[in-house]
Amino acid sequence: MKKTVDIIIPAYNEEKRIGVMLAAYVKFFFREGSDQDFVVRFLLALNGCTDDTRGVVERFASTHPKQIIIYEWKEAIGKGGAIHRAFGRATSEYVGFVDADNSTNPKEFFRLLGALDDHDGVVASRWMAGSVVNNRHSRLRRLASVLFRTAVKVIFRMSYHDTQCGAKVFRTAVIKEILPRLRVQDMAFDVELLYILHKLNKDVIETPTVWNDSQRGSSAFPSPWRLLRSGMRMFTSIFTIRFRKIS
Ligand SMILES: Nc1nc2c(ncn2[C@@H]2O[C@H](COP(=O)(O)OP(=O)(O)O)[C@@H](O)[C@H]2O)c(=O)[nH]1
Ligand SMILES: [Mg+2]
Repeated sequence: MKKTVDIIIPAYNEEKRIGVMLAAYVKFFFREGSDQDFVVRFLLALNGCTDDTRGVVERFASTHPKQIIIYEWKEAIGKGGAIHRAFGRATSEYVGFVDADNSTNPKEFFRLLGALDDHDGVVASRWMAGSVVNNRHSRLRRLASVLFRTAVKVIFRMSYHDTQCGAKVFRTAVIKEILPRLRVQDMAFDVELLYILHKLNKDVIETPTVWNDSQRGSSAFPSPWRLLRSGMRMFTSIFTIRFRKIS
């Protein structure tokens, strides 16, 4: 039987990147026969965009109205907040998410789906044997990433090599079960998600991926100053997650 999957695409001011990404995903999932194993829908989760992201995604939704659904929230709810709200809208058997900048190409996301078997979830990893990272970020971004990864390893003691990769997929029933407990809206939301699943003994595996760091800078971390601020917020979040009681 085919698995049904809702793939959330969070997007904040992505008019320059999301068109290329969506074109690639639509071609792969709707035209090249990859829908033989999976029935896929895309849930676009926009919030606070001040550019024409909405106009770009509407062009795709108009040709695939049943398979591309647009949600837009005005509030500054962050990537995590947008994904939480879209989790609430998911109706397929599985729900995942992927970044709007094509850092995970459709073939790689398809590989992630292929690893699901009977697991509760699969997360893509950039830091395992077999992982490949192309067009690497600036040294500063990489340093921030190493520091964050080390802190998460020490504080949470989970088996994951990479909690932050933007490509993940889970059994929807499991997500709905934990959804009321998800609070973190900033970029540390992945850590909270994985930690709660881990504490509840859910079966979430990690698999190596091919990843392309965006050549154009991230909209979320455009300057060293913003990177520092986001980094501080993420560190505060991980301490809150670790020391909060999970019931
Ligand atoms: N809805 C929403 N999406 C966001 C927000 N911040 C970042 N994103 C999305 O999250 C994904 C990852 O962000 P990106 O800028 O590529 O981060 P990077 O890969 O770490 O540089 C992209 O699809 C962004 O559009 C936000 O505040 N709201
Ligand atoms: Mg990116």
